[in-house]
Amino acid sequence: MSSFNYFSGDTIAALATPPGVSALAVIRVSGPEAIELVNSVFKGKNLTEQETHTLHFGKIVKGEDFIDEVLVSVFKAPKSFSGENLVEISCHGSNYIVATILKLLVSKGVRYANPGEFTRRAFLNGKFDLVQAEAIADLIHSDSEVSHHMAMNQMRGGFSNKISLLRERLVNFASLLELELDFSEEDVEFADRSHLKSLILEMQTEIEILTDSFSLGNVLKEGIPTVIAGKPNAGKSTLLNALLNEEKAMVSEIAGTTRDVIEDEITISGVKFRFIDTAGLRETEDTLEAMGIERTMKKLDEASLIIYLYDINSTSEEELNQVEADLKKRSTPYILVANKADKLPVLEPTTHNAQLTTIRISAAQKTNLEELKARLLTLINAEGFKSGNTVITNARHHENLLKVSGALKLTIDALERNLSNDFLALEIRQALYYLGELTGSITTEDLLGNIFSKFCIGK
Ligand SMILES: Nc1nc2c(ncn2[C@@H]2O[C@H](COP(=O)(O)OP(=O)(O)OP(=O)(O)O)[C@@H](O)[C@H]2O)c(=O)[nH]1
Ligand SMILES: [Mg+2]
Repeated sequence: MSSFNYFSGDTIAALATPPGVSALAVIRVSGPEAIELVNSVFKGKNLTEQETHTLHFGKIVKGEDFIDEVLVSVFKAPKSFSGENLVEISCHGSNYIVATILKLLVSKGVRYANPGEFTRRAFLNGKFDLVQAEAIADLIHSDSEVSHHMAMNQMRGGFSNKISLLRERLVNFASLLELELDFSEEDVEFADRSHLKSLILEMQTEIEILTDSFSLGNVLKEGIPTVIAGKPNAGKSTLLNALLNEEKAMVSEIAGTTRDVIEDEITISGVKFRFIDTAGLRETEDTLEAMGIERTMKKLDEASLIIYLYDINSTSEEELNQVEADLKKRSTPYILVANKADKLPVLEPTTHNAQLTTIRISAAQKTNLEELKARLLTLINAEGFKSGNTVITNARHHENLLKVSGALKLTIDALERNLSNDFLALEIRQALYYLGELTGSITTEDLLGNIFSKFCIGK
């Protein structure tokens, strides 16, 4: 992947739709010669004479051989996704047809695209910043309302705008400081130190909100790990199956049925949850069961949400208090769920129960499960994430923000210790550098290679 050269003016092509048999497939061609090269294998109108943003029906031909009937869309630089001349060929979705058209184009001088190369070109042509380019990858992979919403927000520039505003304010100060350095003989102060300090403290707070959002952002993207724990036979596997609406885990009246961790995802009101059924917690002599219990403990440590399930018919108040005391020691939100309420004389609806963290259900009869789901959503504050809060979901962004924050902290130190302007300017420049790296106003070949190589080919 070392031969990237964006300014050599080569024209690239790749399949933009998934490989395999389908009704249609789209081949993307981008670069200065895109229109001429496609035209050289196209029978129909002369594509080089067409307006931008137009669609043309015709045939792809290889000499005398007719390969496929296609629709070709023509976009002229700079008004295209990549910012270059760009042609999209919609052909029939056959691996053979796609491979033949691509080979034909290559024989005319097109090069196969590298992963993410179309998006990389778009970035280099100023179509969007780095954060927005990364959001395109997230958007393609989003599979729930919340992950879609987060990716869309980033693609539209929500996060980028925040970062640019922070950067701009710091740049103003940086330039005043640099000016002071120029006049260092004369002992003047253009940049008001107390203003600078309050600005940096403000920035620190904003950055902290963003970095704090990362763990939850990531969890929302991947599915909220929700562990179902409790004693053997409480009905944990029955609950998992009921939530998933499928017989995923084995259920039996034998205590200690589940030994390994079983998990699957469902989306509740647009939020993806990953439910994790675990081995029941008890003292045991059985080696395998003990291993299962160890895994349960590990899963509990990694959980973002804990459902503690117990049999309402055989659990004492005292035992429950102990469980709750233990759960409170963790910082993870939890809900105590009383199961097998169908065995009680009357199963009261719990909708009006004032306490959010206790609920009665019957996993076997699927009673009160909707209310349980509603409470899970409340416990993780799902609404907050649908309403436009900027949430960090990308490890690179998180890491960079921590670096910015580190540099800002050193700036504050320098201010408090009355260090010389040189020091102050140095730390501020460092913070600006990291902010610039975030949105891509400062880039290195390594950084770009790292980001775009993770994209798929055709993107
Ligand atoms: N009456 C009633 N029985 C239930 C309910 N939920 C589960 N059971 C029964 O309780 C027994 C144990 O259920 P499981 O789902 O296997 O329990 P578990 O918590 O996964 O047990 P382990 O895997 O051994 O830790 C089975 O016989 C279930 O049919 C319920 O809501 N009501
Ligand atoms: Mg089980």
